[in-house]
Amino acid sequence: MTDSKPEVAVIMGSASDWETMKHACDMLDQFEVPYVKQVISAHRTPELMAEFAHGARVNGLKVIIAGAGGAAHLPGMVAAQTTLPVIGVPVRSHALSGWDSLLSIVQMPGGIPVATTAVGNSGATNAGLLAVQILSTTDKRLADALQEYRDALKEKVAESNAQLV
Ligand code: RP5
Repeated sequence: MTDSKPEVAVIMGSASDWETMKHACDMLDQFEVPYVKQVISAHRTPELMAEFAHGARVNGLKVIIAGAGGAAHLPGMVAAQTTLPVIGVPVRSHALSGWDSLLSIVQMPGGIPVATTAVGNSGATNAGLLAVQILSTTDKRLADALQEYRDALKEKVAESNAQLV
């Protein structure tokens, strides 16, 4: 996390989501995007959730990443109270392996979008990347860094092919 004003918020319903959501923060760290991270529960701290969502844009945030598991209403409820882009990360649940989280987050009624990622760590990684990509539309440093990232992925494929001997 840098000292600059945060442009992204990574919020999660419980500290138990951190093992997953830290992968989003890892990507933001990698691209040197300033962010804040916070536990905000839709059902345990509904007032805090509303205060956060209503103040998000005026506080300078540009993208919100929200992770939750089970009856995962945090991303949708935050999206309902801000016009900033919200990326929802379904956290893998014990009872239903994240199917509950995925369906709770992805199936938003028309009008209030939540950009939903895959379940679990790869979803959190992609949430961080997607936030960087959104910011890159007005930030050439990030656009160049994303191209470098993609080039490195391509290079890795070439290297892995060379190992097929
Ligand atoms: C959701 O309930 C959280 O997002 C978490 O994924 C799940 C379980 O929470 P804990 O019981 O671990 O606090 O609100």
